[in-house]
Amino acid sequence: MRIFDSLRLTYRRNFTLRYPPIVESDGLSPGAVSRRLGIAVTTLRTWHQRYGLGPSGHAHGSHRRYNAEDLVRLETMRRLTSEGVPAAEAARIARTGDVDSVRTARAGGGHAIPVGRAGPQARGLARAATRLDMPTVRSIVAAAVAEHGVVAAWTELLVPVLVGIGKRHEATQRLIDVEHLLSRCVAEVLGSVPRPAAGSASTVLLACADEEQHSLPLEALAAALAERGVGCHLLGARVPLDALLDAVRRTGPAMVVLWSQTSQTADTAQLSALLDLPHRPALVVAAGPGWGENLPPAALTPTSLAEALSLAVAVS
Ligand code: B12
Repeated sequence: MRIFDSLRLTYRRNFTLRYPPIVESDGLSPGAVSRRLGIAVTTLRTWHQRYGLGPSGHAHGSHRRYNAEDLVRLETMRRLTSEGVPAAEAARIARTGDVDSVRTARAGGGHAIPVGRAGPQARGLARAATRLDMPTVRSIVAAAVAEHGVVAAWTELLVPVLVGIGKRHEATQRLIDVEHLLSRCVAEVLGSVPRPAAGSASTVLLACADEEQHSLPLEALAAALAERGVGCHLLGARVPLDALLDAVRRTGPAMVVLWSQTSQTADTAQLSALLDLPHRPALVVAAGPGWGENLPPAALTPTSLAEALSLAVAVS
């Protein structure tokens, strides 16, 4: 039976069968409600204070009592929150009796992460990330990298889930904790791909633009290079221009990849400065969706991990 059908039944049953006796009495105290519905008294208090799901029945001494309709609201709240509907939305439905919107709340207004056509592994990963279940997230990502390699795991599993989380974040302004946890686990797994031995040449330098925190795509590129025995210098997030230029002068890379995820960090002066160096790298790559149209003509713009990887392998 689907949730909204079963809720309607609960409503009907509760009103007609379970709660009528207390309507005739003075109603129930919080302790009695707690025992009857299996909801802690402290939770009842929180739901009352935060979500207006308090007692509305007759006053008994200085306290109001929960009547039958209050109990139906609480039972609805208990059921929806246990099924993953966010508390504020569950309370709204419980207060208004708008059970039809349970479908919407569960399909999108809640935590569901759209992963497009990506398969069951992506859905499993999205669910584990949403639960903040770090061991499961880590093991799904590690299994995908071990089985399919970095490029396939990144492109077919991780990108759909990351983009899905981004969309859900945009729609709900939630899930930043999920973004952080998933990013942490992905970075750990990518970082654990064995690197070339100490002393191997590193002809590629990877850096995020100044103030750019989205470093995962470069971590994926570094891991994909490592799988092919190619070393690189991965500077990571938020690299100030002076530090970038210093690193280029000191390591003399054949290719520099500068990642910008958002237009706020896509200052093309960073690319021009690289191209103006006396011993400039053979390839200066502007990677990421942040970079717009008006880039220095000499900058290359691969649009996928596989494409950037081919360029890097070619110059190594
Ligand atoms: C993970 C994440 C974070 C993590 C980053 C951790 C880390 N170490 O990287 C944390 C939590 C730190 C973070 C912070 C923020 N984030 Co954030 N984040 C994301 C998320 C979910 C994934 C980022 C990512 O790795 N993208 C890479 C891939 C997955 O996506 P893509 O670039 O679109 O991929 C396409 C191409 O780039 C290409 N591609 C993919 N991989 C590769 C690799 C290479 C080498 C190449 C060449 C191409 C390529 O293929 C894809 C399909 O065409 C995105 C959602 C999204 N859609 O990206 C939001 C997102 C980028 N973040 C966003 C925002 C607003 C922020 C914050 C400002 C606020 C916040 N939400 O916390 C801050 C600060 C950002 C800053 N100043 O840098 C917005 C940006 C909106 C915009 N366009 O301005 C997004 C889009 C979420 C959203 N929809 O609101 N974020």
